[in-house]
Order: sequence, then structure tokens, then C-alpha cells
Amino acid sequence: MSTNKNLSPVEKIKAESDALRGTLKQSLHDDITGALREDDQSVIKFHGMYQQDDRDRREERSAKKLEWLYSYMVRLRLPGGFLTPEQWVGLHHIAGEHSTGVFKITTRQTIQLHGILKSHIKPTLQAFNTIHLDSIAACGDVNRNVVCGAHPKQSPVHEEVFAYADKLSKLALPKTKAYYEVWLNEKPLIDKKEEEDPLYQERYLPRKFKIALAIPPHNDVDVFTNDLGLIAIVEKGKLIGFNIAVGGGLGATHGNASTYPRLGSILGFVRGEENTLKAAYEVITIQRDHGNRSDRKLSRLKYTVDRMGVEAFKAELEKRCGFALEEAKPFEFNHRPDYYGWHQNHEKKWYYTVFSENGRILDDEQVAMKTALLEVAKTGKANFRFTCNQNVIISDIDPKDKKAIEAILEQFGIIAHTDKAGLVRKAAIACVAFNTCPLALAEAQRYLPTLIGKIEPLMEKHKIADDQISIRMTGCPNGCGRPYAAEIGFVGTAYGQYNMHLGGDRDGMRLNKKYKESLDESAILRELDSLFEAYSQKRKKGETFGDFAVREQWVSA
Ligand code: SRM
Ligand code: SF4
Repeated sequence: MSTNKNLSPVEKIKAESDALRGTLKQSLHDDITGALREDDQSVIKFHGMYQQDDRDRREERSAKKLEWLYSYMVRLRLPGGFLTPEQWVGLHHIAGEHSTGVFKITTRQTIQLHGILKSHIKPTLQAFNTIHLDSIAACGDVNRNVVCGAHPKQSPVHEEVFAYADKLSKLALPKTKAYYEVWLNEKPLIDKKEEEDPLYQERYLPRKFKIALAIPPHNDVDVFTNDLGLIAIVEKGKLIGFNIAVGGGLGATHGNASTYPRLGSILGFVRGEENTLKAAYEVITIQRDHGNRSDRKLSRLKYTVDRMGVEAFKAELEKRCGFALEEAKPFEFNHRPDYYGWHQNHEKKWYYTVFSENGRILDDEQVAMKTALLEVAKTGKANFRFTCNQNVIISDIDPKDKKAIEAILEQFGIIAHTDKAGLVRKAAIACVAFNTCPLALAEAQRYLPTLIGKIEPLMEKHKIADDQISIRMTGCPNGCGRPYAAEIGFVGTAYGQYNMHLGGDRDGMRLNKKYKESLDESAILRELDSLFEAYSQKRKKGETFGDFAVREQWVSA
């Protein structure tokens, strides 16, 4: 067991929270402030929400001696990222009524709504409930949204893996009824035994926990960046089990060398559903019992794995499972971005992957994406699936309905918008950052589109425009846009400045390394101009930019 002598303050808040009820009811009734009581700001995360403020308006508010403009971000729990058309229509109206109206598709296959005022939280969650959606455990020190290969029903295995996402999500759902009491006005439990939680107990996990399921050869989920990565192994067209990888995670802190991004270590292969679920459960219990509860910067599973050692971790897992893992099976990833445009699945149904830059679904001067998707949803003839690349797939379209859906996509310019975007833009990811993220040091989703507009001409100049180099940007080193798993990663250090990382591979199997520190835009473009020139002139046939960067020793392997 871990020796957590000095528990972090959050540990006390969790343990004393009355199974995550905290004083949320009192906080909500306090009309004097738009904020919650301090402890409740931690508790509310377990209900899928964060207290934020509009950072663009901090100065103006302070000058007027007003408190910051507090509002809440709500993140849906959506294992596998699936919505029915009815849910889409419902969500459209909820977003319009209670939030900024923008659907933000996250890098974990779900939706966030921002800008919800305190008095609107309850109506928002109640409205979610009417369309069978909730935000339980979408944040907090628990298992988060379980993600899986998004491309719908490419094969029967895709369906099975999608079902696993749901099973894993249910397996690791906290047992507390607090969400139903606080937000949905359900009567308090008389017998608290009903919510006893053998997995999380009263202390929950030391930190957030993330699970992804990938289906080779597509690594759209970036499986190795998760605490627990499950890689589907298929033999003769049948899913036989999963390779298990543990200890992936990307968050780091500038100037704190004991924090680092890490890719998951493959422990072995586990066969069949019962053993897979058991192994996943026990990975979580090991983290619960051995994770660091003193220093939240060092509390993710990756540090537990490194502290215990991979072999000792595996031995502990086998002991808790009561069975041995088999040797890992061979697999190969060869693609990470989404497959845009029209495709047909194994049931002959059509699906269309829409390019939604950095996951922002709204109507703007370029394209009326939100209206278009509402119109598609209103037909009732398509489902929706989100991808970890921050896009949306319009899915399960019967061949007889394809024309009607296509006409809507044409009418609102979605097809032109998706076709027109360049390859690099379509593979890029940026996190939210300003104006809502309290941790942002620099812009990301509001800036990367502009920067890519300046990188594309450089790629054309060096005749590498048909090369889908992966470029990712985050506003701070926490890594929400997975920049350390990109060929070129930009990590914000201060407003307008980014560390530049190079040398990741294209498919998410190797992390990049820091190449230059705190570059502004002109320095970034100067660097890329000369790096692209060298790449264009000296690359071997088929060599990717990330591999070339390592071969040239711009960074070490
Ligand atoms: Fe994240 C914290 C946004 C995926 C690592 N992340 C945050 C917060 C909640 C800031 C905060 O703590 O107050 C950000 C809210 C911004 C906002 O205004 O919405 C935030 N993270 C996001 C999203 C929305 C980025 C996006 O543009 O899509 C992603 C939501 C995913 C979801 O639906 O659950 C998001 N975050 C990630 C990922 C990528 C992934 O999981 O595939 C990572 C890196 C992988 C990992 O977990 O290591 C990630 N977020 C972090 C961290 C660093 C954790 C660590 O181990 O150090 C933080 C900070 C923290 O937890 O203290 C963080
Ligand atoms: Fe915020 Fe940093 Fe995450 Fe970007 S990477 S959303 S700036 S915490």
C-alpha cells in the first residue's frame, strides 16, 4: 500500500463529502455569488462540472469591482461518444437555452457546454435527464468517459468494442446517489448501504482515471495516452480479447522535472469479456490502493506504475485477478486521423465524418454547422458519434436516406467545408484554453486555425503539402490536446509563446521531445521553414516528419 502520510486537501474533501453531496445544495441557494463554496468546487467535478470564469472579462470585472463572471462547464458522460437524433435535437435546445450555445466536442469523445450560470445548472441537468443523458463522473477522481474507436460498425468487432465502452463505464461508475438527489430532486436515501461503493470506497481514486479501447490498425483514440489502454485483438474476424497497456498520461508541469508525459506499457493479453472486465477493475483498485494521495502532481497511475515497476505492477494485477496474463499479441497501428467524408459500414449503412475544427459546433461566417446538424437530426434518420479527434460522425444512415442527408450537408456547405480543409488542418488538435480554461497560459483552439493558415503555405513552398503531419497545440503543459503524442507539438508557456516539441511518430506510438522553448509566432514559422526545407530535401521514401526529426537528431529518440 502507498504510504500517504500527508494527504492532499482534496482527500479530506472527498472523504468528508457525504458521498459527493458536499454542501452543494447550500452553495446553489447562495444568490450573493455566482461561485460555489470552495470545497464544493472540488465536489462538483465528480458531477461532471467545473466552475470557471470568463478570462477575457476578468480585468473589466475587477475594474468595476465586480466578482469574476463565474459560470460552469458541464461535460457529458457518453461512453463511445454516441447520441441518437432525438438526443441531438434535445441537446441543441438545452445548449441554446442554458449555455453559450456552442457544442464543444472534446478529445475524449464527448460534449461540453460552457458558460452555464449557477442558477441554470440544475435546469440543464434536469433537461439532460429527460433525454437520458447525464454528466456523472465525467470529471473528478474517478474513471472518466470511456472512449473507443469511433468509426461506426466498420466491422462487427467495432460494435463489440463499442459495447465494451459502455460496460466499462458502468463497471466503474460511482455508486453514490448524490447526483440524483442534488440535481434531480430525488428523495435522500434512507439506507445509505444502497450506495456503498466497493470500488471507490469513501476516498475515490487519488486522481482522474482514463480508459480507451482501440481497434488496430486505427489509433484514433490515442490508446497509449490513457491510464488503461485496451487494444482489440482480432483473429479470423473475431474479437478474442485485448492487449492491456497501463500508465499512459500526458500532464506535466513546467519546471517540475518529476512530472512527465508517459505512454502506456503493455503488460500482456487478456482473453474474453469476463477476464477483460476483471483486469480493468483490478487495475483501478491497484491505483486506488497504491496511488499517491499526498501530491496530486504525482498521483496519476503512470507514476504508480513507475514507482512499483512494470513487472511488479503486472504481478500485483495477476494476483488480484486470480489469473495470469498471456503474452501480448502482435498488432499494428497505421492511422490516427479520422476517415472524413462518406463511408459504408458492414451493414451497408452510410456514415459521414464532418470536419469540425477543434470540436467547435456552431454557426459562424464560414459554415452553419450547428444548424446543419440540427436539420440532419430532425430527419431522425441518422445517429451521431464523436471522435477523439474532436469531430462528429453522422452515422447509421440507411442507403435510401443517404440522398436526403447529403442534400442537407450540401445545402449548409458541410461537404464543401470538409473537402476544402487541408490534410494538416484535418489532423490537427487544439485544446480549449482561453477564454474558459483557468489553467491556460496561452491560446490554443482560438489560435491554432490561424497558425495552420500560416504553416500551410510553408508546406506548399517545400512541396510537402500532401503530407499529413500531425500538429497539436495546448495552452499549457497539461496536455489536453495530446500535444506530446504529435509530430509537432506546441505547448503554451505564456501568452503568445509556445514550447515546440518534435519527433513523435504519426500513429501515437512514440512521444515527442522538447526542441525549442517559448517561441512566438514568427520564431515558430522561421523554425518550421528551415525544418520543412530539410525534410523535403533529405527524407527517405515514406519517412514521416516525426521519424525524420529523430533521424536528424533534432531531438533524441
Ligand atoms: Fe484536460 C484539466 C479540458 C482532455 C489532461 N482539462 C482540464 C480542465 C478541466 C482545466 C481545469 O482543471 O480546470 C480543462 C477545461 C477547459 C475548458 O474550459 O473546457 C480541460 N481536457 C479538456 C478537454 C475539453 C480538451 C479539449 O479541447 O477537448 C478534454 C476533455 C476530455 C473529456 O471529455 O473528458 C481534455 N485532458 C484531456 C487529455 C486528453 C485525453 O484524455 O485524451 C489530457 C491528457 C491525458 C491525461 O489525462 O494525461 C488531459 N486536463 C489534463 C490535465 C493534466 C492531468 C495530469 O495528469 O497532470 C489537467 C489538469 C489537472 O487535472 O489538474 C486537465
Ligand atoms: Fe486548459 Fe491546459 Fe487543458 Fe488546454 S491543456 S484545456 S490550457 S488545462
